[in-house]
Amino acid sequence: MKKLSLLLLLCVSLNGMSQISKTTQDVTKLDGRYKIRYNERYFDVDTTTVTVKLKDLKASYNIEYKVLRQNKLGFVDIQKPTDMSLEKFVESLSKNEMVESVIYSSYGEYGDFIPNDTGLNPQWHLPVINAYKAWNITTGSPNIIVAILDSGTDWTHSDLGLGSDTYQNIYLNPGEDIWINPNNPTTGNGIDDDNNGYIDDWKGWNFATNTNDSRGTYYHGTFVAGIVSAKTNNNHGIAGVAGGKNGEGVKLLPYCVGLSAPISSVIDDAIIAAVDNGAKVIQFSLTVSYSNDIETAIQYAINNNVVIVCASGNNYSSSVSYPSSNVNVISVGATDSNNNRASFSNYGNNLDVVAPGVDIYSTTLNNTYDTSSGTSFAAPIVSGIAALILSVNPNLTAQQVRNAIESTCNKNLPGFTVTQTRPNGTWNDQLGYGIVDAYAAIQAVCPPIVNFTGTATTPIIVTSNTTKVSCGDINVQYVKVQNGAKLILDAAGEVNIISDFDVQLGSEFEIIHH
Ligand SMILES: [Ca+2]
Ligand SMILES: [Ca+2]
Ligand SMILES: [Ca+2]
Ligand SMILES: [Ca+2]
Repeated sequence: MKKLSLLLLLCVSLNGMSQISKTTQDVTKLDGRYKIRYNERYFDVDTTTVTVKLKDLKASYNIEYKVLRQNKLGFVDIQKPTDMSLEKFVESLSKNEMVESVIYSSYGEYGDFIPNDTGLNPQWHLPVINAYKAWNITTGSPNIIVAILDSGTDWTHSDLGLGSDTYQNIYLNPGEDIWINPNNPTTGNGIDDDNNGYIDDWKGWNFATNTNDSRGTYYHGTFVAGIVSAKTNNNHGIAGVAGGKNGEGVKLLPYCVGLSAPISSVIDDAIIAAVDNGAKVIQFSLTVSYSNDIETAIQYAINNNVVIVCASGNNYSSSVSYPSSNVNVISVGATDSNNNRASFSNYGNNLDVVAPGVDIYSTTLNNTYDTSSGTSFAAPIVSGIAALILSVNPNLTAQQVRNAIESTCNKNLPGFTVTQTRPNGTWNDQLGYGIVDAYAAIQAVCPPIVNFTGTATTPIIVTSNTTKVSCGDINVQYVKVQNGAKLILDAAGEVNIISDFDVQLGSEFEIIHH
């Protein structure tokens, strides 16, 4: 066959005054770029080329556009002239009587976002929890803080703290002075600048030593922190569940609650500090004996809408350890690579969900990586998912975050036989609600289209502060905002005000694109 670099002659019908559009694709302009929306996803339009389907392959045409490719089924790829806008070009093609339909070309993907971290391969837990799909929606916002209450977190690790890249996922307390040597906690100004009771707590706090060096000497907390939010897609090390995308992800607040063993008398104080210093998620991978001070602190966290996640324990036991057994805590057991409960993983009545916890690869001391097993490393996966959910919608309550995680678990597991129906679905005493699914959980709080529409006779009256979040578009019609309320419309796509949208004096509305 001849190479088709020939010029195709197209005829414009001069009396084609009607603004007919012969495309059925949903094309919009987002952030100045043309996008095709399909199946809840946006694809970049290839603005160099438009395809037409001809009504009759043998017809002749009299206006010249450059043909790039033509096939025997009647589809012709035509190069857009550089001096013509895409709209004009499509309009011109649509008007042509010989053209049956006009098709935008777009750039797709070979798959979901797969980060470039060199240690990604052993991180088998990421595909199991649907992380790659979740990351098409969010990779984690630096506005969300996860407190790591553990053996200390080595913030000198280059995949957590500052490395050769120019960012870090360690939370830096803006109320404190910057240490003269950012790697030496003794070089602060010695003043509790933000008056929170902790002197120079710029990078967390060590409740065991009562100092501002939150690093500790045991690998455990560093390992946990990496699972939540190691810097993702920085060409280096591993990918955290909520570690950003070659830029800041969810922020880690390191609170050491015991060097070689957790100390129960400091845990309550660390919980309270985490809440008061802005954490939205508290991550626990420890067990201690039941105590009223910790119970009260957990209730304080719940009352302040902070999500608490805790490992179920590694005692081969049919009862979940404490504080994971507290009903307000999301209790996380461990599964192996066959999606079975890990033999060591505590289960029973207070278990809520499971996540991979055998041979998990993460950050450890001395800027290295290693593999380890335990429910300790399943829980931070769930903390990471909670942080992703809050990254999409920070206004959710702790209970809403929990519901999203629990109600969307994968139950297609060899050992999942229904033993009970609970508020968030079917539940099994070995596997809880099932293996967490990051993508499904985010979808649950961020639907692709939100129709916020009343009717002419019964409009929706907004009288208290309200936020609507969509991973696609929000359509608004017959809505009234009054009584000083604020309505926030937070969409990844478009906010379409269709008609009859009334914001009364003293009330507000705001559109956010996330
Ligand atoms: Ca302070
Ligand atoms: Ca200070
Ligand atoms: Ca990394
Ligand atoms: Ca205490």
